[in-house]
Amino acid sequence: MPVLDHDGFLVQDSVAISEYLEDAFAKRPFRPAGAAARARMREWTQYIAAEPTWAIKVPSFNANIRPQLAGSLSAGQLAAIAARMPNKATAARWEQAATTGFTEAEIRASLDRLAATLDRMEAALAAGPWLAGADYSLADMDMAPFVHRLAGIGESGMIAARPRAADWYARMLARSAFATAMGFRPAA
Ligand SMILES: N[C@@H](CCC(=O)N[C@@H](CS)C(=O)NCC(=O)O)C(=O)O
Repeated sequence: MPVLDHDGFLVQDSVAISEYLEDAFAKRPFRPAGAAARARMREWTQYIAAEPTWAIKVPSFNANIRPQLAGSLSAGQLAAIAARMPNKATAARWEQAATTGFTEAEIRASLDRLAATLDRMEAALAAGPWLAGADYSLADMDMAPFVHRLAGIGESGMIAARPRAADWYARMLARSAFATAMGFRPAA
């Protein structure tokens, strides 16, 4: 999991990190001022941590981690690494990525869950232009890497099939901070 080290002060988990960064550094708020919009934002950040964060792992590991790991570690090396992982489901996923790989059914089930996430975005963005409403917020920042990863693993069609989500993603790609964070040139 991500850990922020700010001059020796450690913060773990992306939601806590992004709120800390906003409190410590942001020149403008990324949590909406109104109670209703702020509640919407929190619904999103909690949902993102609980659902797409996990759903992305099988297709993402299949596309990105498995090609690097497959056949590169002995069974003993792999067992030693897995034994150091406190979360057993996480350890099992790494072992699967390095050995048998993931089944089509497992990948399909994860992509179906991510389709439901995109459907949820599509519904929320009817009252947009951002996920929590009028203001760009931590909800959009939290969601963006998962949509971007879907595009990166050849699933752009899932995004394109949902016009409001596709428009939201195009607006994310045009943000210079997102481009800097993800290491690409912002869309014109
Ligand atoms: N709830 C955590 C999830 C962290 C997470 O999913 N990290 C990604 C990479 S940044 C990952 O794949 N971690 C390794 C794993 O799940 O095995 C957070 O967002 O802070």
